[in-house]
Amino acid sequence: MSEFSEWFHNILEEAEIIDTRYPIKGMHVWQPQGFKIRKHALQLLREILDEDHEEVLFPLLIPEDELAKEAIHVKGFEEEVYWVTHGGLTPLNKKLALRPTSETAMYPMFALWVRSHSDLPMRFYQVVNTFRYETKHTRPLIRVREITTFKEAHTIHANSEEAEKQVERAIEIYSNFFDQLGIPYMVTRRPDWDKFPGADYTMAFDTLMPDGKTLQIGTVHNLGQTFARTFDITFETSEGEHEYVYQTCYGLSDRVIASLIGIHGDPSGLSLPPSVAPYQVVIVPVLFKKGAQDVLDFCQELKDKIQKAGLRVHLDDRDLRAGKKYYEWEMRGVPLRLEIGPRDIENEKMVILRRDTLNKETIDYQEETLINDLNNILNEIKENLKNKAWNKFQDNIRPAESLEEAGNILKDKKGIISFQWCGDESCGKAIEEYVKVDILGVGEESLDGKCINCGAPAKNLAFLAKTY
Ligand code: PR8
Repeated sequence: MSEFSEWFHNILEEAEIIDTRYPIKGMHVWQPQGFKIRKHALQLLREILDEDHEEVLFPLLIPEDELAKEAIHVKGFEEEVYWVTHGGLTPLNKKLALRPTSETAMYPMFALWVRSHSDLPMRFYQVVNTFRYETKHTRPLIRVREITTFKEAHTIHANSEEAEKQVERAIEIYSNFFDQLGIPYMVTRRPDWDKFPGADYTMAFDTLMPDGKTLQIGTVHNLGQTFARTFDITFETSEGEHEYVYQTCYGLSDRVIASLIGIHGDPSGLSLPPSVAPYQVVIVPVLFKKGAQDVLDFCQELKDKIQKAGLRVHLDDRDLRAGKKYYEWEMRGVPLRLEIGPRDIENEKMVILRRDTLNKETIDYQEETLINDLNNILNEIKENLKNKAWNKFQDNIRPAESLEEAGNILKDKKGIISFQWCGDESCGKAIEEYVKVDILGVGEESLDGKCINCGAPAKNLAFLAKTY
């Protein structure tokens, strides 16, 4: 197990995020702390999606014949589908799939829903669990067989320009979401051999985990008219003709939480952005025999005040050594800790510890500006976590001029390699074969570069990395 892998498993357990002892491989239990982080992250995403999407909820089971209708799609998923074959003791005459994703559940219904051009565009999303019988090594939150928090959006448009615009819009939405969590990313177009089964093309978000491997944390697919033809989703144009719709879909999973934990964490444990921290502020009273009650009363009042202002705050008045409490809250990643003892109250001061820097500081306790001061510090923490993560990400993207150089960088430093590529599939496969890692995708157009492998004029800047 790599050092990061070990850290990751330990922190999931110690911080009570996920219990991995459930007796089915790749299926885990969200514990209360993890559930809260998940809930807050979901809330942020819902707020963004609700602006112009409608939330729906489709059944978990998909009839075999619907799943099988779109040939390319089913081919891509055939080895990953779990099947329900019996109702009690009775064999079902039609097998039912546990959704690996919901295109084939939703699109037969879309065919009934879409009537006229005036209905379009339509934008839906749902948050559900999906099941994939993953054959690669499973890892909690990263590669699971039950994706517990699959956030999938599906949109329907009257023409291809609108669908393309929606792809851009979805990229904006996810960028905005990851920015709020301080997760750095690059967006590339996946090579054709790695696109979503049934898509015209796939845009993907990749981040970098501390072990130097990239993690695909979100994807946006332009489906063109492929599924519309298969499921006969048509609309009547203003001229009274019937045309197939254009579709997009995009999704995120539990990996969002994995990257949040992995990227911001450090040897002391979790370090959570305030936006998703179960507690944003924890107050630890520093008690001595004399005056203990006064300190507790003061802290209780302080807690009420902070809570009233809408922050998630906890007063830790357990009868434990302060050091033990500090250790625990640091491990759990609470962004801001306030320590308050009798002398502080007397001097109108408080000691604060920022989890992102682990710096302790004494600041003035000013009644009138208290909430403002705390909000400012929380904001600084958010920005600092984000900047640190982005700096590290960018420092780990390295250009390579030759395959040999790419191979050496991957061996010594890992991370992401940028290189010039002609875009040809066989050339791409040869590059992957040589460096033994995958082409993540292609980025901006290349103006005057030469392909790292064949020397022909390069079409794009592309990226290589060892991936999860
Ligand atoms: C779609 N249909 O399904 P996608 N464990 C954790 N996360 C995963 C796993 C897994 N086993 N497999 C995929 N992901 C489209 C879009 C509806 C929504 C995550 O797309 O198959 C990856 O981050 O690309 C992936 O980008 C995302 O789910 C969407 O899955």
